[in-house]
Amino acid sequence: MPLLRNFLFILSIAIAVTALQSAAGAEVVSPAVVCAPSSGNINGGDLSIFSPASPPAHEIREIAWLVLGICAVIFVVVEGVLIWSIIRFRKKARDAGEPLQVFGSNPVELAWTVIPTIIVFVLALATLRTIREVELTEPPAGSLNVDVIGHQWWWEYRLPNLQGDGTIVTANELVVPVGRPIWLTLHSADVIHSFWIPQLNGKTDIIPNNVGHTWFQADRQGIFLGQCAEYCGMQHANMLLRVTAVDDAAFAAWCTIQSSAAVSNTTVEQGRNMFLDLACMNCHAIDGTSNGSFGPNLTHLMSRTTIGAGVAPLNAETLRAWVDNPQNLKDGCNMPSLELEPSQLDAIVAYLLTLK
Ligand code: HEC
Ligand SMILES: [Cu+2]
Repeated sequence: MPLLRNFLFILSIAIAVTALQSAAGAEVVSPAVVCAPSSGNINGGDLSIFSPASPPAHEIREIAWLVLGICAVIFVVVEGVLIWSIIRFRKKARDAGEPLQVFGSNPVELAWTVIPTIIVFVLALATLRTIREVELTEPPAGSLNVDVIGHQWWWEYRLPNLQGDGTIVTANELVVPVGRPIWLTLHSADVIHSFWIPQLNGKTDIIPNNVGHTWFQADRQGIFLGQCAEYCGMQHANMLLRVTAVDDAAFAAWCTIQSSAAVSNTTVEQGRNMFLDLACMNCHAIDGTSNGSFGPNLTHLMSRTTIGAGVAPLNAETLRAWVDNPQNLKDGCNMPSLELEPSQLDAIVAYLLTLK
């Protein structure tokens, strides 16, 4: 029977491809992983929901396994009966005419109504329970409140400083203390984005003119990567999220750096003046220098490890290439090339490199 053979052949290829994909899925190489500094630091470059590190992500893994398990059983039973019937009841040489026709069977009809109803009911209840755990309506006790603003195509974070009398403003890379709930308030500066760090939280859309919430609580130290999960335009794929969970002392140290005044260094005064003379200051804030808010805050630029929301590692070369023409690194992004002279470029980059 060539038809059956072809069908089984295609089915087995499909199963093999799916199995290979899911095996490879555990180590998907995203640009952010490639860009991670290779200095042997803890790099949790894992975008799989099957290695959770936070309560909502644990819940999501559990329900994923439950749904996958139930579907696997249904698949095996249905396909098993199908294949068994194809083989057992295939037409034999001695068969003549139509086979015996059977009409109606109360037990069979009852079974295929009641069993699916029970399955759907179980899945619905489990899903409701998960949604309640994942989508809290109020901040958990003792949480750290962080405002997240999605921009085309980078992330802005605002959180209170340690003294509680000021705000830390940073971009793309967030540092959080391990074991403390993080309550995120989500805003969009333009279009719909979606905040998703598979190991930490449930995918949460960010709707313009609407305030959303999500939360996580890292249960171990590490770097947790995520992606904007709602297509938001040209550079949607290069809008990476990077959360580093550290112990309390390291978090306090990070906060101290982020809330300190910008480093002032007279040897790069020329670069600073150029930053003010050229259009840079209209789009970027540097504490004590400028307060543009269209682009990322650059006050502590060099405390970050990547540039352009994870498009490249941050170092002197990539910074120079970026300021020269961001479009070469991130085509279509919202920073234009200002077509600087090499001497201007040198001065501005020298200045930016001091912003630790
Ligand atoms: C029209 C507004 C605009 C102007 C003018 C502008 N920038 Fe930007 N800049 C942006 C935006 C938007 C981004 C974020 C791009 C992205 O990641 O998609 C950015 C990103 C950057 C970054 C990377 C920050 C990070 O953490 O990833 C640096 C550095 C930077 N700009 C420096 C400069 C300098 C220096 C100038 C002046 C020569 C300048 N910018 C002029 C809008 C602007
Ligand atoms: Cu986005």
